[in-house]
Amino acid sequence: MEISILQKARYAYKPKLPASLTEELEHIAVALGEPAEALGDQGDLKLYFRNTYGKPLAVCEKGKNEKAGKKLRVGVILSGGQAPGGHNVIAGLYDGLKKGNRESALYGFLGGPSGLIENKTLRITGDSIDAYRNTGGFDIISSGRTKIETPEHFAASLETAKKLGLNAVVIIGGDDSNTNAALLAEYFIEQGADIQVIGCPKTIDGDLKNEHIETSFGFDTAVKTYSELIGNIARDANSAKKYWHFIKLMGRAASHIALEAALQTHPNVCLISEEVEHKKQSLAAVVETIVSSVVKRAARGDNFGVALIPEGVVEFIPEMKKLIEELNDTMAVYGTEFAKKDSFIDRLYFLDRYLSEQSYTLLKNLPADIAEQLLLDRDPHGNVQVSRIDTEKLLISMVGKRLEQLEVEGKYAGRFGAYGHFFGYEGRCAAPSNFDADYCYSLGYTAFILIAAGLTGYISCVKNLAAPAQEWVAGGVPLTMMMNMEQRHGVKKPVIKKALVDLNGKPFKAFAAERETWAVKTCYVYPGAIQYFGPSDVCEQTTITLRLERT
Ligand code: FBP
Repeated sequence: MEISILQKARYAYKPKLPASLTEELEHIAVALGEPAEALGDQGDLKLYFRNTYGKPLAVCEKGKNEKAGKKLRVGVILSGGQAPGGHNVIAGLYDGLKKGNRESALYGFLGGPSGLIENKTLRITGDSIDAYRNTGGFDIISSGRTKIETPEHFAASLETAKKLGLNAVVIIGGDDSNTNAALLAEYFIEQGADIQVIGCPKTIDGDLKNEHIETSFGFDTAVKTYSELIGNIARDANSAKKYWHFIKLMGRAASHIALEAALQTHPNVCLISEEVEHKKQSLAAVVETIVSSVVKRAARGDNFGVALIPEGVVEFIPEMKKLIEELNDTMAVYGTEFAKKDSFIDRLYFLDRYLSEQSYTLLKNLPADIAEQLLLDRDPHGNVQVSRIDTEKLLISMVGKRLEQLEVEGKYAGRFGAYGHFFGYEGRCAAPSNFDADYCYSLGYTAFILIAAGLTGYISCVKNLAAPAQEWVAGGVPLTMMMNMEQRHGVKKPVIKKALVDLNGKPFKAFAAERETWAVKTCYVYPGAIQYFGPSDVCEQTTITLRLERT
């Protein structure tokens, strides 16, 4: 395979580890603290996790480790959407295992959790991992969104792990995949199998974070990539001075990506879904926010601008939220019948029976392509796939219509030409920034340390991330500690709590303090491309979100 000159140089990059992990393995001990409680619903969770609830926090520190040299067989899964740095998690895990014992083995499960269910594996060797060090993507073993949820799935997973003689399974994934990791850890113990399960916090969306998990890996690189692109578009807009650019950004329900991109680039408008929900803003009110900026800028002679739109915003607009919830519930119950309806008209007619009058009227009045997108298949967790809804186009059309009205009323005399963009896939497999390369390698190495220490039902955790890597603190957090019970499709289930944007948090406040100025004036910042080699203040920057939250 031909590789770029930059990639060749990246192969040689040696990820930095926290100082505690640079010791010889026999000198890295895992200290255990007090038993930890879950975030909420402790009573229910104790019943779900009879064996794994209430474990203590674990911290890697200098000490004695007599088990580090044990021969181990470990399986690893990449689960869900791609995030920059996944290959380095596997590299860190592999290097730890081999450092501990040359005869230890690492198996990659192919295509996500289904690889474990169906026993599809690839033995990871020194040569194979070397070809993926510090690269983006999940292509070493590929990923998938299968959920281990039925009793048959759990039984098949155990059978595979036993057949391979595994000591442990590492699941690299987001909140849902790590919830699955917790359930699997519990299940293995219930079945009397001595197979450990360790999770790793992955997702570009940045919504797997809490007191202990400071950020999920991939967020740093993905958002820097989007910010570079947004900066380029903003500069184009400021050069040609003739277009508004509506840019939808990935992130599912959470607006962390949009918020960080706004802090990096200073767009004229950035919607924050969590605020839209908090203020119960209707679709018309959201449109008005954008229109207000367009009108004010036009009055200055600036008929151009940049608006950032988190992909999940439609789910937070009260009337749209109600419609989506009703659609999800209908699909969960009548999905098979619904799937038989061939035409859009037939589907609408079918839904008339199950949706409330308000939701049905809204659906009928949406532009047909948007309404059709809302009816597409749900993901394996039963959620609408927000990345497939062209919210940016919906907003362009609604803003355009509103401006026409204002023109008639003599309140607007500008020119409105707009382009829609969607940034998501452009960043998910970008070459990891130095931060993500280091963080991911450290997470993988820590996962190995936790396995060697005999722990199960933990997520690999590296903290103090706003400081230089040497000062990072590695350890493990019991997965149940990050959980509460939530209603999912009518049933109360244990889940890892998703972190949405905190409207009282420093990143949102920093944005809110500036946005009125950005809405009118042209204040764009052009962050440029991620730098891998050069002065550390250029190459080792964390995200603004992490800096504001952790310093
Ligand atoms: P994860 O939660 O799996 O990390 O998802 C990340 C993500 O990129 C979301 O931002 C986006 O909505 C979704 O994946 C798109 O999914 P798909 O790759 O299946 O189209």
